[in-house]
Amino acid sequence: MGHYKSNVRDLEFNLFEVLGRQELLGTGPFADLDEETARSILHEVDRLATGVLADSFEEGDRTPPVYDPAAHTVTMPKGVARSFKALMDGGWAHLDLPADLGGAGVPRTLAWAAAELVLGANPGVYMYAGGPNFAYTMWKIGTAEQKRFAEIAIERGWGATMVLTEPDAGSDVGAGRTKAVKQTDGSWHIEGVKRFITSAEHDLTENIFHLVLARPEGAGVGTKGLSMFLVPKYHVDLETGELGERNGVYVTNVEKKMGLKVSTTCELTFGDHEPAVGWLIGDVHEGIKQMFMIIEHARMMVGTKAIATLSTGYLNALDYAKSRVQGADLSQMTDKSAPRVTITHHPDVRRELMLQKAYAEGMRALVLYTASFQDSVLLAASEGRRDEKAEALNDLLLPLVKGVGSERSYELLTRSLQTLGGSGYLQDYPIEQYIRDAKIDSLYEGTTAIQGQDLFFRKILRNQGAAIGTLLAEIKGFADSQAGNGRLKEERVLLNEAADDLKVMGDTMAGWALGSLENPKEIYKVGLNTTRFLLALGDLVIGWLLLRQAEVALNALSASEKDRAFYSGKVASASFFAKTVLPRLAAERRILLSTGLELMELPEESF
Ligand code: ST9
Ligand code: FAD
Repeated sequence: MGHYKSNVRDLEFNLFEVLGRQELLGTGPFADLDEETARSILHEVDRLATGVLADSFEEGDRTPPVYDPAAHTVTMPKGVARSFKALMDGGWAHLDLPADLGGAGVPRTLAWAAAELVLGANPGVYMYAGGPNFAYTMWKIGTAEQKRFAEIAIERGWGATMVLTEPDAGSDVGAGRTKAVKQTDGSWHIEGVKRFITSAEHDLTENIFHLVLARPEGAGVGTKGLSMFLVPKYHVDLETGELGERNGVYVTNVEKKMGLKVSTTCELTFGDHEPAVGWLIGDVHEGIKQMFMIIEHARMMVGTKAIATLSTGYLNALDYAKSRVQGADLSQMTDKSAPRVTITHHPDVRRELMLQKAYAEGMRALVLYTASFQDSVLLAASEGRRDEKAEALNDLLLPLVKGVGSERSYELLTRSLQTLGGSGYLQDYPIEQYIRDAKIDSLYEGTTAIQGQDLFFRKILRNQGAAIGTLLAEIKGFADSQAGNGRLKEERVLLNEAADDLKVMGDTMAGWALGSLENPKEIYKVGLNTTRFLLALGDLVIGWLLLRQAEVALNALSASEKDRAFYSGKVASASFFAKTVLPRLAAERRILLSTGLELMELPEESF
């Protein structure tokens, strides 16, 4: 048995019983797909994920890629290469491309559901397979030559990277110093050193193309002065697609990391001994805007990765708990000869397991709910219009998927390990690796602090509260409804109270932000609470999505006996989350309201 335990039943529940995706299939951009095919895609990816992809998960950790500093090359572990080949040969890296670029033209909800399976089984392999997706973005915004390059890259399954970070430019991308010098032939020479670049070197594909942020000579400061360049490892003959000369961009170090060791994290040096030749993407200086098209996809990916890992962590913990016999039932604690029971009989273990289940399934619902707005955006585009409401809701939910998904998954994975007792600490079980591999999710693609600020300043204040207003109205509407036919009454009251708590928190922060126009220090009070607000909104949305699922489950339970255990579990986890997690928002509100400036006035030496 491999390490990966998937949950296809829950993915199908989300897609077809809650989000009604079958109604989109067979229409517009999804005309070629029906429900049966969509379900078979999920099952096929699941077979791959639990099989050949999961097979090399441990190998990638124990015998990671080997870097040769003299040749600037990386040799990948054999099993990992086998997993990668299976993913590419199956055409899965092309799944969410449009049909004319060799894709299946599937809705984003289905693409992210399939991605969860790959990311849960072997996240590093998923990331090496990002090339076709990166090429598709370049195809959308590139010049005619860059579109041709993208088509070749997609056809030949080349690898790709996103290149922003430098030693002095991490969260503050605009501090980047890598320079671009224009040449008379229209190309650019890139000069500088980038660090922490994922997948910048490996031997899985014949070519790798880098999408690089660099500052043209004379351009302004900050992110707006950056442009995006295509810098391939090997030059390419665009007529034949054949590889040409080696370009002057080399990996000059590969980091040694806590986890996700299979994924190469590289220092990338441009133009040290020979020119690193690049081309300005789309022939326009809109680097940060273009890069965010990739970042948005990557942030969704990171959140999905984290949540996929929590889900398999929980299912491994559950499996262990069902067979581990230890101690007597608590109700017989004084009877020293009472029969020993499996640990699932202990109230504390049950509580821990249910918390893991509720978050894992609630955050899966969050990913797919977010993706449903991406479906709406695609649908609108196919009809020649824009769905600005769906765009804004997707924007609002992205920092939750990434920020809340990564923070809560890491926290809950430690609970999964705890369920195994001392055995969880051993490499005999996958959870210690899950924890090490998942820690990165709260760091890259913008740390949690950055997600909190993005949520509050850009997605709420700049949007003038429109998207969050819509979301809160939906939540309040559900709380005030008759959902659950009397069975979810108490839970809906708790949801209503949590929504009120959250609204007070948001309004208070908006007040401080406004007040900072007169008294600039007031903004610190916002900054002291953006992460708190991010996590609180995450809990509220997760609680609501779980209760929506419980309503669907209750209807199914009253209609037939089929899947009784599954649906009962849905009602139980929603109720548990409403009763044990949502009330915490009242405390968060209280903490937020008591925010002062003491922390900001405390001298650094006093820390
Ligand atoms: C990284 C990579 O960490 C990690 C792993 C990569 C793995 C890749 C693999 C992916 C695979 C994917 C597909 C595979 C498929 C395979 C299938 C197999 C089945 N939204 O606020 P301002 C823009 S990479 C949109 O003033 P500052 C916007 O244009 C490193 N746009 O910011 C804006 O202009 P305007 C990641 C946004 O103060 C402009 O930026 N590093 C957004 O100048 C300026 O905005 C980071 O993420 C947004 N949310 O700069 C850096 N925000 O306002 C984190 C900004 O006019 N730091 N823009 O619209 C930040 O995000 C900072 O907040 C900052 C601040 C840099 C934006
Ligand atoms: P810093 O920005 O120095 O942050 C340090 C701490 O300060 C953090 O806790 C942060 O939240 C906090 N902080 C910083 N600024 C603020 C602020 N304004 N307000 C509040 N708190 C703040 N980059 C790429 O370009 N491409 C890649 O492919 C890539 N892959 C990566 C893979 C790995 C394994 C790693 C570790 C990193 C990768 N990165 C990549 C870089 C990654 O995106 C950055 O590490 C990340 O954006 C944070 O930057 P930093 O490490 O410099 O931390």
